Amino acid sequence: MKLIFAIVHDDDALNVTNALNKGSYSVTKLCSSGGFLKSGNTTMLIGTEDDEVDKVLSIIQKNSRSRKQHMQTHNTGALIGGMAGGIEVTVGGATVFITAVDRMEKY
Ligand code: 2BA
Repeated sequence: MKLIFAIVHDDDALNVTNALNKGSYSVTKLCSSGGFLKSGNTTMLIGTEDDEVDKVLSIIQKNSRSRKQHMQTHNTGALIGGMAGGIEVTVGGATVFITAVDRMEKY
């Protein structure tokens, strides 16, 4: 069994959870925020059998997309990263970690 941690852009979170539920996958959503942009994202925990992992990843991939996001800096007078007062970063639709699970119990 595997536990998938998927950090999903907030704008894609609803589509990803709906698609996972449609595929009968259980999802736990945690409100989270990125350490760099300090803006909200959604961390999803999905416990699933090994042979289902690729299907889950495919659903996440199909329902999330990367986008450019502007990060305001306080150093408004200087040119940082080529833009005055801020930088533009590409934020992924989803960052996914897959870990092995020794055992799972439900009571
Ligand atoms: P944030 O930490 O807010 O990062 C947002 C985006 O800013 C990142 O997009 C990346 O393009 C850029 N970025 C992050 N740290 C940077 C740095 N030190 N210098 C320059 N640019 C930086 P993604 O890589 O797609 O990450 C989206 C979100 O996924 C992250 O939000 C974070 O919450 C999570 N994440 C990504 N990689 C992670 C990792 N290795 N471990 C834990 N969480 C991760």
